[in-house]
Amino acid sequence: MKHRVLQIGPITPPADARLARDYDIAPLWKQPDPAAFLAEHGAEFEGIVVHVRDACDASILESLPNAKVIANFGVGYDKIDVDTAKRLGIQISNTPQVLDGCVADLAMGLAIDVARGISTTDRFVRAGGWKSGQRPLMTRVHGKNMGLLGFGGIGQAVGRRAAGFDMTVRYNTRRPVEGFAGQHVASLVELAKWADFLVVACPGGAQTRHLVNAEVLDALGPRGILVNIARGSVVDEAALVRALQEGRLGGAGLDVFENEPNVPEALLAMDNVVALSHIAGFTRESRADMEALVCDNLDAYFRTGRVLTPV
Ligand code: 8YV
Repeated sequence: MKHRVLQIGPITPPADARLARDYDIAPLWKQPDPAAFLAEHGAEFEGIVVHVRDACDASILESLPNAKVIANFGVGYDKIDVDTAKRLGIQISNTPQVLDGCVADLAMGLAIDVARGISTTDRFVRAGGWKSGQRPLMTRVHGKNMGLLGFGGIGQAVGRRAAGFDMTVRYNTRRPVEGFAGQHVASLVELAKWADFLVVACPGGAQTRHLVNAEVLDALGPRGILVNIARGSVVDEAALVRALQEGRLGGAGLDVFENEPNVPEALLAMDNVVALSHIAGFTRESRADMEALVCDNLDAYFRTGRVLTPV
């Protein structure tokens, strides 16, 4: 007998195929009336599988009295109501580590792009601008100060790469991370004052909402560059737009936004902004590893009672 599992939204074709092969999957997104479906069938499900973009809120969790595991496709889990899941005794797994390197690669790419003007110079060359002039001088990356907001797997991977660029690295977290206490800065504003580049690499969700506010952006200053590869919610986007418009911030490299896929027009009009479409984890390699890990977590739970990578 296959375990009955509720799948909230599609993951990827390979992951969906493996899940459908190994479990009795109910695709919630295909139900014409999801709430009515949950009211009628909720008690059948032993587990839940969810894509990082889809909400897994209290109303869903409370309609599944027999579900004891959530396997989340993604390292972030800000759309899962963790408190409710814990109260109901539901284990949660995510997909850490397997995308850290790719996300960190992209963070460095954004930092270098904004500092050196790669994207904007590409547009300049394509438009024929080189035939009649040259781009303005930009700013160097190596030897500069990199501040990291968040110092988990992704933050540390960015830090290692930055060290390879001869940058000095410091980070801000609630508590110093063992082995790196010397680099810890207790105040985000102080970190931003010191940093040339501030990279947002902390989880999203209510606890970190708008941590990067006008005060932090002003501390980073007119030559500072903000890079966000975490969640749009961590940055006060309206304050970011104002700081850039008023020249109080040097530039921004953004893979994530507050209201994806909507990017404020004001940001798109600025040459000192590089805007991407939440692609930090989008490589064939990390995607395949994430697909395997989301399924492996579910398998491990049903085999041993414990997920492999708990939240
Ligand atoms: C997702 C992400 O993997 O894992 C996360 O938390 O934010 C992303 O890199 C991606 O959006 C899934 O399609």
